[in-house]
Amino acid sequence: MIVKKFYGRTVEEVIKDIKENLGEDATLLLVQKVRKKGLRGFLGFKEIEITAAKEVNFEIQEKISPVSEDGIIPELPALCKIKKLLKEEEVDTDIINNVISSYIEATGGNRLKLQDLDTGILESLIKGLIKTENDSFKSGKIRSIFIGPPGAGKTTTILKLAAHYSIEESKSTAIITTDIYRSGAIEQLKVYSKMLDIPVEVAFNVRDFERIIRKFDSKDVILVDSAGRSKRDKEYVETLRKFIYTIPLQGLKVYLVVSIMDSSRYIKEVFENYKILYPNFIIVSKLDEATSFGNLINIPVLTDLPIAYVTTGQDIPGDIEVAKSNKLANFILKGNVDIK
Ligand SMILES: Nc1nc2c(ncn2[C@@H]2O[C@H](COP(=O)(O)OP(=O)(O)O)[C@@H](O)[C@H]2O)c(=O)[nH]1
Ligand SMILES: [Mg+2]
Repeated sequence: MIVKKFYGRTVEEVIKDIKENLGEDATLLLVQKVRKKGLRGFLGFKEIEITAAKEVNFEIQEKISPVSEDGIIPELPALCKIKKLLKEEEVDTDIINNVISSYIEATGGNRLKLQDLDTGILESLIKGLIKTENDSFKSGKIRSIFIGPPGAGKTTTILKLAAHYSIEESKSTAIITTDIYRSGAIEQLKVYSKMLDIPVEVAFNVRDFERIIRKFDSKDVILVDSAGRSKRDKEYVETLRKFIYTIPLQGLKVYLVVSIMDSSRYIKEVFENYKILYPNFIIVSKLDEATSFGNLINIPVLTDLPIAYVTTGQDIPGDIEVAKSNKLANFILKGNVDIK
C-alpha cells in the first residue's frame, strides 16, 4: 500500500491531484486544514491536506521463470497438478516439461494465475499435441498397407476397416495378405473375409503381389496386411519396401499400427525400424485395455505423424473410431473414462 499526503487550496483541487497521481481507485484516509509551511504558515495561512492511499499488489507483477533446462519446475499449485496428472498418464518427461513451459507462457507467467489450474488452457495445449487426421474415405481409390510389430492389431484393424468400407460405404473391397509367417494367420483372415464376403489373396513374393494388385485393380479399396516380425524385422522391412513399390503411388497410404499398451521406448524402436517405409498415419490400438493414455500424446510427438484411427476392442466389425483430438485429450484429462 502507498500512503501519501496532498496539499491544495480547495478539497476539489486536491482530489483532482490525487486522482491524477494515484489513479481513480485511490482511497481518501484523512481530510484536514493545516497551517501552510514556511513564512505564510507563520503568518496564519492555512491549506487543505488530504492523506490518500492506494493498494498495490506486488504479487501481480511478479513473473515466474519457465521450466529450466534440467527440468526444474517452479513449485506452484497449477504446475504441480499438471505434472502429477501427466505423469500418472505416463506422458514422457520431456513432453511434460514442454507442456508446463507452454502453460506458463499462456498465463503470462503470472504467479497469481498459477495458483489454480485452468483446465481449459491445459486441454487446448494437450489437444495441440495430439495431432489427428480424418482421412475417411473421400474420392478416388484407396490402397492402404498396414505395418507394425506383431500383435499390434493390424489384421483385426484391416478386417474392421474392410467391413466398414464394404458394408457402410458400399465400396468394392479386397484384402491382400503378405503375412505368410504366422501359423493360422491366413486361415484367420479367410474365415472373416468369407463372413464379410470380401475376397482375400495371399502374396508369397513380390511377383505374386504385383499379379494380385493388377487383379484387384478395379476395386475401390485394397487393404494390404503384413507380418510384424521382431527378430528379423530389418530384412522383412526391406521385403515390405519392395511390395510397397509395386503399388501405384496414387492413393497409397501407409499406416503404422501400434498398441497403446506398449512403452513409449518400444514404440520409438518400432518407429525407427519402420520409418524407411514412410508411414503416413498412425493407428493406436487397444484403447479399451489402456490403464494410462499418455501414449496418445507420446506417439504423435515422437513420430510427428497424425493419428488416423483408434481401436477400442476385439469385435469385428466395430470397435474402431476416426481419431479426434478433442476426445483423445479428454481421455488424458479424465483418466479412465468409459470409451464405449
Ligand atoms: N482389447 C483389444 N484387443 C485387440 C484390439 N485390436 C486387436 N486386438 C487383439 O490383439 C491380438 C492381436 O491382433 P492381430 O490383429 O492379430 O495383430 P497383428 O499381429 O498386428 O495382426 C488379437 O487377439 C486381437 O483380437 C483392440 O482394439 N482391443
Ligand atoms: Mg496379423
